[in-house]
Amino acid sequence: MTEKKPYYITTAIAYASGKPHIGNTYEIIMADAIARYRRAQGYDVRFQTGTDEHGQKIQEKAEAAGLTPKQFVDLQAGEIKRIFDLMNTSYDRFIRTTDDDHEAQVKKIFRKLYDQGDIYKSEYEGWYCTPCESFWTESQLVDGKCPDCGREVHKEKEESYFFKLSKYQKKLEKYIEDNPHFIQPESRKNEMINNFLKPGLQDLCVSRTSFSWGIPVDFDPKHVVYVWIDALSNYITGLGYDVDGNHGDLYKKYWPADLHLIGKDIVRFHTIYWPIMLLALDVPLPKQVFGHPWMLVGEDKISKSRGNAIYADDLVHFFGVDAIRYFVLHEMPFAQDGSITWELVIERYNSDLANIFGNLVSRTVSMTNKYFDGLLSDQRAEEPVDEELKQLAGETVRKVAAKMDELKVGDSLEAILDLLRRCNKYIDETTPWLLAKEEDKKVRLNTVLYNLLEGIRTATVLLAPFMPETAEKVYQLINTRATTLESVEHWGGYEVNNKVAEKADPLFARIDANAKLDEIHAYLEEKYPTVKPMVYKDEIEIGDFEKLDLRVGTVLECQKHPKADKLLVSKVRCGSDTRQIVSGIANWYKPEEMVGKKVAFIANLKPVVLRGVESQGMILCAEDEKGNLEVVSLGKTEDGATIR
Ligand code: ME8
Repeated sequence: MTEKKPYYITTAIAYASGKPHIGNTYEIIMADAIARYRRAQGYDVRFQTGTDEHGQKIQEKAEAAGLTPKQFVDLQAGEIKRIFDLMNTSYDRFIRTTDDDHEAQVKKIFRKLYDQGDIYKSEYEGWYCTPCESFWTESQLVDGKCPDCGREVHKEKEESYFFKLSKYQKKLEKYIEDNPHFIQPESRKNEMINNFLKPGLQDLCVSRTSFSWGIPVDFDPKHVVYVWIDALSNYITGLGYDVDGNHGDLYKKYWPADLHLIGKDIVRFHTIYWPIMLLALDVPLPKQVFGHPWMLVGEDKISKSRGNAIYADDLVHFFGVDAIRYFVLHEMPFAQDGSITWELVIERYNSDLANIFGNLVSRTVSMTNKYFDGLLSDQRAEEPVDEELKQLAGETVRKVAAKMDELKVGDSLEAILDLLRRCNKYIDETTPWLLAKEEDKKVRLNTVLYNLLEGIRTATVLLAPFMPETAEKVYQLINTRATTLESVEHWGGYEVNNKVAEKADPLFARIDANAKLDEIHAYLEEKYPTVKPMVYKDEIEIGDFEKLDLRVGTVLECQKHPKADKLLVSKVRCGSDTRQIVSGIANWYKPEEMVGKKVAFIANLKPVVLRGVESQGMILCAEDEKGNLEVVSLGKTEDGATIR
């Protein structure tokens, strides 16, 4: 038997700073789909993901939570892993940058780079962005803010170690030139060349002394290793790379990586810093880095502080794991940002999963039961219309392979969907319910149902890497054991003499959008009670306030307004003066409840006539978000007193 070809795929390691949102989770789902597809193609796949656990931001968050950094990252890593597991991702190692084997190698990597003169000690003064843990020069700032995230920066001076990136620039440029597919998509590659390589690389600051939650530089322990050197190394330490050359078997088998799958914001770290680190260590470079686009909520960046974050576990609660895997993989374009909203998920669920896929499977299984007791024979009566379906099935298998090679996962899914659509059209064209009425069309009917089952099988085998649980369910429903990619290369692999399931519960029951949205909103409101940011009116001067003559008065009489249900008319005594005030409070107060109340009112408001009754002032009320009113009432202050 020939050895299986190794294939090593990694995701970015997620910051262990909070719960990952659906954008972060998208990445592991995409990596999982690729890993599963490669496995199906016969590769010996290694798939690594994990958490990035050091750095100032995490130290600060831990302090704010009253925990040690380690306690804090243990909790976060647990939550991240829970979500990755919930999404049924088949990673082989979940690496944590606090793992002992990782930390030991990072220390050694730093020392080696120092010993060979690639890292030197100096002093640094610059603009520091805490969230990004990056130093910037004055000229790199955009409008005085961090060029990466747009947040505030502050001046910081530090003794630091620096990495001479420029020493390896030429070698890196040559690698990028010789390997045109190294950086994907193309637009990201051009960005790296034009924005970073062409202007010339600056030496990179690679240690910090301003905080302690990191891997210490072992020969100068007041420094901790720059979080990116620490984080990027995970791709080799996770395989048992050893600086001294005593590499583990996994490293020998799987390095260099076939694919680093990461988001568009961290392409620079992966295509400039990381390859240069590897060049300096004399380690082969990864074959490809793909900077995928971002998932937006509607058209906005996902942001916890804005409160628009959507989480995978909530989505799964309403739609199940595979529907969400399908949605994010189908919806994310290759190079442009994708979009998710609850409404879009429902639409896609109904249109693709319920109407096209689920419906096709349940119709086909139930017709097979109805007309043949669930069991087809191998008798055939082919007609020309069958040919088109068969051809499309073959084309789809090839198209998915080509698209997956280009990492165009959404296009692969669309191709499979086209095959499912074609199957539905085939039902309309062949009208099995009419064939069933004629005894001499039995063989034709048998053929039609066979072709449908084979079309479903082909599509399902192709879908399995994207929707593994659903694929298993369909295999059960149509009762097939022919589930390899090889088995769909040629038409006809579906086994007759396999009785289909007697009852086909819908794979994806149609959703009533409005009812579901109500349910979702109620659920989210309870789970994440919203704390709305306070929005105030424009600032005023004290003089603006002093123009108001606010007074205390007692309500002597109160009546309903003769012509308006919502209004009450009160006689308010204010010292020696008594005036009439109309207020829109009838929904909240009966006239008799107002009598005797000490109220606050505006005494110098220009009188107005409200539906025929003059109002000489305004009683102050508090109004909540829902529009409920409460009269501002006072205790012992005398009538006529001023309020200021
Ligand atoms: O960047 N849509 O971690 P992270 C799609 N620890 N992907 C998104 C996204 C969105 N809306 N938002 C973020 C880090 N991502 C570092 C990586 S690797 C050695 C160190 C992606 O938790 C983001 O681009 O901030 C990154 O690839 C991944 O989620 C983890 O982001």
